[in-house]
Amino acid sequence: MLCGIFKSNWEDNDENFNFLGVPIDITSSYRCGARLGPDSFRKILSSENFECSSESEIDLIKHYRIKDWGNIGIIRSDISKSIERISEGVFSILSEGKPLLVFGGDHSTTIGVGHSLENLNLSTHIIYVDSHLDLYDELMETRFSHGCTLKRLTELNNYEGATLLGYRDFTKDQLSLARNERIKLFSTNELISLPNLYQFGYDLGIKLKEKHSNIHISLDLDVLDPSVAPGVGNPVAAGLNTRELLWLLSGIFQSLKTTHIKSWDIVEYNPLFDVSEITGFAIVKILIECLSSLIIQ
Ligand SMILES: [Mn+2]
Repeated sequence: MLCGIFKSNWEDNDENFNFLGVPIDITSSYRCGARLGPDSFRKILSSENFECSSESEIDLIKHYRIKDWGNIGIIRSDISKSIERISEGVFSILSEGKPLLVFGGDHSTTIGVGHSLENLNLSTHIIYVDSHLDLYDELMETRFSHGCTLKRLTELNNYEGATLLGYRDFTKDQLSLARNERIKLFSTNELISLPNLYQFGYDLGIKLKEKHSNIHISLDLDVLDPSVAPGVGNPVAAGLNTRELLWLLSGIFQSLKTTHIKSWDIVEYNPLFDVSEITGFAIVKILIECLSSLIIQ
């Protein structure tokens, strides 16, 4: 049972991975509900539905003890204080030196994560997997909107460029802004035209780790096609299927390992719009295969 590796109270401080929920959707621009993501995901994890083993025959229970730190206390009336709280929470966990998966919340979650990486003085390249560019300077009268996330990350002192994978909903202006901000772009169409997405992800990881010591991965679930991930805030049709995303991420995680991936986030899971937990099951599969890829030799 997969939830066996998630506990809030490991004895002797022997956990080797961390999990933190960020129930935030204050700035969601279309469908609100991502604040319910972390707890819904925990419920799916605790079902009897999953073996704790990956397709590479890795038994996760032998390798992982994941400490679940619960949820950040979001202040729904104050986005900037909420971002600060996310930053403080992520900072205190990452400063203990063990890798962390942050589970959103909408994509504003990652603005808080970015602040903590800056406070930790971790020079960081961002792998941003998303159907959107998230480069608005301001959206709906806030600079902390989930549509501004990548823009805010490019402004951090420790920003070392970004790689955006899977975009397909954009304006021409945003594309030129992206190029000016040292963001390397790969559209959904480019990705699915590749002969081997696993190899592409693996080679990308190898190239990035030659130049960067720390890489944060931000996975917005709307990179997936709405038919395989209906439970997201801003769905965009004609996306990757779950297997394609798994190939891509497995390659990236296998080449980078936790030597380079200290932090990772999964955002925009909106259980209010999920259908028969399709999206939830996809996330569990992604989690199992990515955790497994981190330890495959
Ligand atoms: Mn998005």
